[in-house]
Amino acid sequence: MTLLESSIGVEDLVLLEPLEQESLLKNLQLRFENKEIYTYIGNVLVSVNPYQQLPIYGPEFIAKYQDCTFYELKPHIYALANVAYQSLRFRDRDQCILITGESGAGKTEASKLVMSYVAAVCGKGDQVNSVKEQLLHSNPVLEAFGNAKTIRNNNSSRFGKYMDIEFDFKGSPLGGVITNYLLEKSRVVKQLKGERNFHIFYQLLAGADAQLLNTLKLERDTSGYGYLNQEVSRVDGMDDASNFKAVQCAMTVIGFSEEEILWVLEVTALVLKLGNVELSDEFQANGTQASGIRDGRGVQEIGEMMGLNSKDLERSLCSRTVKTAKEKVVTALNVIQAQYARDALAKNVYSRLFNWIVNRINESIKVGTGEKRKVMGVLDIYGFEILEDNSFEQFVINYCNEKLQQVFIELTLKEEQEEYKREGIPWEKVDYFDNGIICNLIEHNQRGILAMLDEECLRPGVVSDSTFLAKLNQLFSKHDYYESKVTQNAQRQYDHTMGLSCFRICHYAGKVTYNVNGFIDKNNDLLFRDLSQAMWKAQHPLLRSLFPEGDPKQASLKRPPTAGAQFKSSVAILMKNLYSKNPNYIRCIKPNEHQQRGQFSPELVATQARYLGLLENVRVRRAGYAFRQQYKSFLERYRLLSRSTWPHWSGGDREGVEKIMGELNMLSEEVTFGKTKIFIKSPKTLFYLEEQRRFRIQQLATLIQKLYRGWR
Ligand code: AOV
Ligand code: MG
Repeated sequence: MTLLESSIGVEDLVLLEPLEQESLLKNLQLRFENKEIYTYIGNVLVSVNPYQQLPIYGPEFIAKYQDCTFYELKPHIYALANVAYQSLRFRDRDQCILITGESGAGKTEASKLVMSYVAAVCGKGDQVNSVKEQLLHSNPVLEAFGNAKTIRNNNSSRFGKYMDIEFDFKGSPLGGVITNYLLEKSRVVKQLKGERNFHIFYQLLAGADAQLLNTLKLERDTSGYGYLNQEVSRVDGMDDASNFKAVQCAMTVIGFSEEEILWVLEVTALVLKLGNVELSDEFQANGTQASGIRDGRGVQEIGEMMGLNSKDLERSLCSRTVKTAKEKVVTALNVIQAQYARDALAKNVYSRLFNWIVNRINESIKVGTGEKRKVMGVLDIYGFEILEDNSFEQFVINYCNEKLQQVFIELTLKEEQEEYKREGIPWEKVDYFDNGIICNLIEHNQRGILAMLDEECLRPGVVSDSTFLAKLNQLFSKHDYYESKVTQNAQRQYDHTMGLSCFRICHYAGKVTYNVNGFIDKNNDLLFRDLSQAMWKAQHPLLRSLFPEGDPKQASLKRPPTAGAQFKSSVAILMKNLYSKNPNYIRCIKPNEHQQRGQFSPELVATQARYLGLLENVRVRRAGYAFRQQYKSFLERYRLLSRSTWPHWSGGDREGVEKIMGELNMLSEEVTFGKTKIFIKSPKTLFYLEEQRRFRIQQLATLIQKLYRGWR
């Protein structure tokens, strides 16, 4: 019987026979159908989204996995979390958990499972528990403000999140730091077909009691709000009202004061109200077009809530001041421009509020300086996206995924093979697709798409999305991973005069056609100074603090970096951080496009398995060695296992290690000696060594006790 013929397939794809794409898929399918969603490739965890609650989580399972070694029990995310936590504690290496996969594949759920596992097993005591509570409660708050229903996922992360959890030398959590990446703020003012705005808006309207609604001057019905009534307002199985209570409670646990919670909700309400500011055409005395606010009462109310004179607010929305060396010129905006200004303000207020919330959480979970700490980073970003209409947001999201694939390739495939070469270990090369060329196409400092976009944004004269596209078309006409074409699907475009142009990138995970419409604008991300100055004048303490550049004394002429440039540099910092840690991979797979339990679409999974490079991963793993360590540290740890090296050893490190392994009768094909490191093929050998070491320590302890008694 081959392993595949067994009832639930192999638990580690390394054991697959025969090893090919088809058998790999069959194995995943067989396991999925038996509700076995986890499978290993060595120490990499493959997870297929079950779209149903399986009875495999919670305290009982945590306890089981906590006491076992990696391969003793069925593959599980707890086993991976356990290995990461144990190596952090006992091997003194900072860890990171890298969770990748496309939108809806289960990354966010996986990150929460890892966090809850670690919280359950690390440290005890009131102080420690309060830190754990704060860390865990950051999730519902960030999800309320940063997640939304999309057509791919009812709870889709619309921001990237990296969280460092910091531990003391005993392995108890001290606190953490959250870094967030570019929120998809365009959603605040416009939602695509079948999608919703950020959860918090619906939660607030459904869950606030009458008194709170009254304080915030809101109506319960979502249909009255321009930013909420464009598409759907309900999500099956999602209880907005009770989630709102959970968010309020979570904010309190994290340490937000009552006043701060109210501020946050006030600013959220203001965003909704801004969406209802109706602008209309007006004409100035000289006949030029201008705009005005149709419903004065609405703006009055917003002004009152902001603590800002409503005339000042109206002026900032409907006109623009340009300062020259000699004078200030005020121009009236026409109604389209004024609507644009209103939406830009709403998006900015919301995304700055989001950043403020992240910073506020960080303040609560911050660890004092001076203490030596160990770190576990958990990365949960927005997954790879291919929509019908892809814009700047998808471009940025997909770039980030491209970079993560690079980390995987560099650390798992390339680095693995290069290490064997460096160490002089015989190796048969495994081919894989290296996406470095695509990363380069996007991020090259002078000739990358992001650089071209910045150049176009900063260039004086008339620039537009189409001049940007023309530049790309010229520069990359021969690039293997760049294509351009005139899009056929023009219905969605709001401005036909901008041209119907697109470019396409052949990403590692599939071809994506981007519409350049709005790229320049979104990359510039400029807010008219009139608006930031007006916000800074507002009396509302939180709102005002979100616009420091509105302070005329602070007003610098230096242009802030573009959205693309900021994103690129924050991704670069993230990469550096990840490369400095020991990676643990979770590769999430989406089994079907309909968020349905029990459905396994072989084609869809095949595509993901292919671009995730699972087969190559198995090949490299199979040919390779599960464990390696520098001779010196290996000798240090295990020298008590041999009479030659314990208690004294004066020879070289490698000779010492050879002595130990010789004495333990380790099989020759199981162990290889490289130039600077020992390589061990199977984890079982390592477990054996650890067991022997524990046994020996016990023996020594008993011996010492006996001697001590003898002396007394
Ligand atoms: P994502 O994070 O990968 O998408 P999620 O983690 O939000 O995807 O998962 C999508 C949905 O799948 C969840 O809301 C759950 O309903 C279900 N799900 C995922 N993992 C599990 C699990 N282990 N058990 C039960 N249900 C699960 V995105 O953020 O859109 O890229 O941007
Ligand atoms: Mg997510």
